[in-house]
Amino acid sequence: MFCFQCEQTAKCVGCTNEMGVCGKKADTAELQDKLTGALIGLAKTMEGNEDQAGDSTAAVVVEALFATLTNVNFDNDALLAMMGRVDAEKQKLAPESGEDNDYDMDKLWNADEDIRSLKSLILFGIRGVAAYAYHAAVLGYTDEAIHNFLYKALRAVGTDDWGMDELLPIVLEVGEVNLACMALLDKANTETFGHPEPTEVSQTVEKGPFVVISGHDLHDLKLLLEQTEGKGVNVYTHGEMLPAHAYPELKKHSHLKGNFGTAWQNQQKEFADLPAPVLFTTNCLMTPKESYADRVFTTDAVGYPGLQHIGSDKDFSPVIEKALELGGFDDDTTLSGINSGDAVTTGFARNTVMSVAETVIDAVKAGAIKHFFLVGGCDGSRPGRNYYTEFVEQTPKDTVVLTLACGKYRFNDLDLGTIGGLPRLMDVGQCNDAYSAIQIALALADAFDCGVNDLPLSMVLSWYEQKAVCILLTLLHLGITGIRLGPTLPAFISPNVLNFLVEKYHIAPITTPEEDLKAILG
Ligand code: SF4
Ligand code: SF3
Repeated sequence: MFCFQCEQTAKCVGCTNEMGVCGKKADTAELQDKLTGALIGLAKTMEGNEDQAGDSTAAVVVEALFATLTNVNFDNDALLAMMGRVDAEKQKLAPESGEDNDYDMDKLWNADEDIRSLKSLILFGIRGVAAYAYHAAVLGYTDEAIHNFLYKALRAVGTDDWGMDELLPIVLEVGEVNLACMALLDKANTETFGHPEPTEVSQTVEKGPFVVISGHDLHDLKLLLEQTEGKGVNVYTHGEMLPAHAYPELKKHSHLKGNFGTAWQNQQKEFADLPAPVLFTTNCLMTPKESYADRVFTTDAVGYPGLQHIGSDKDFSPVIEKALELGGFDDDTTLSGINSGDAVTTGFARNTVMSVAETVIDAVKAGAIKHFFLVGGCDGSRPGRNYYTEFVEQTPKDTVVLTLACGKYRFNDLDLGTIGGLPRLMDVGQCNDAYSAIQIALALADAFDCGVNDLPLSMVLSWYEQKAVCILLTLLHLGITGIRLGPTLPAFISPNVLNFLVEKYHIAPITTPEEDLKAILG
């Protein structure tokens, strides 16, 4: 196998043996490559006649790209079923074509390193875009232009004689299309569930049966809340589901009680003795330990051999029955060492922050707020990620920290106090709410009549999987410079591509919190 798409890839080079660091086995990695090659074949088949591709074509392309994202699908049977759907689409569009235009992914992994690097940025980036498109689609929001770009990007990955000049514009187009896709998802979420409001989320699990729901899919949470209503089963969020508490149409359910646990990489420890089932709606699913595997359920594009999968009928009865059978804790429980602090806050998305824009602008003009930091992105298990905790701890009292995505668990229990009546630490939401953070930055730039790069704003990002790749490309598409990135740089960025990013966008790897803060504020 060969895979180097995520930050924990073996030796910061690539996973090549029988199993990746994430637990993805060689046969699964090869199937994921085959599936990607088949998607490229499908995209080639429909070149020039995209308008004949129907909803089912877009649906399988989006779902299959999502399934190959890190920590989503480890289930060979599910991947084979997707292959079948891809082939059926191809047959429908061009009955005479066989498997012969499927792309051999080894060509990509063995290509010239700069070409491999640019094509990886495209492929990994559209895997992230597809995840967001999937969440929007389940709420009824789709955009043909996004689908057409996915096909175009897949063809670019499968074109062997293209160089830098052809590929680089497509890399940046991934960022542009991702911005449109995050905007679509923002629209889908806010029109369906209302605008997020600042919300305190309890970290205590009340006694009695409960379900823990993880991942990014708000539609699944809504259905679970409806199906558990009146059954004596409470619901707790986990990981990237935390910001769901801030949406009026979700928080109105009184049995949506709180949040359990921290970021994804702690799940094997945190789920070990959990007297409740866990439902995964997206990444990041880790190999479940035997001690709790019978309590883990998957849905959507997520899959793991042997785990119970909830299909498209979205009948969560097996999850609810499991909750009732396990019974939950005997007493209200706040797990020490897991949930530090009684509560965390979330819900500082664009609508909330912009409603206090005048206060913020006045505070900046009066010198009360000297600087804004966006410290966000993925979490992961590398020890170097302590950087983000220390960085936030050391930010001066006259600065504001905005955060988003699961990297926030490194510091969202810190009490940083308030500034001008606002909390100094504000959680904007999930990783896709980077859209919200971008809108906040654009509004500030507008208010100060300057560009985003001229604002007293610095972005200190952490990456792990491919959604972070498409978000980074969106920031580059917007021309944002000076981003600090860590904990390590992607293995798929070749030295020449890195040089380009450093020269054009002044991207810098993180160093130490002290040095970076000095460089930013000095
Ligand atoms: Fe390795 Fe990451 Fe690929 Fe898993 S997703 S096989 S850890 S590079
Ligand atoms: Fe986290 Fe897996 Fe990336 Fe949405 S849940 S951010 S790592």
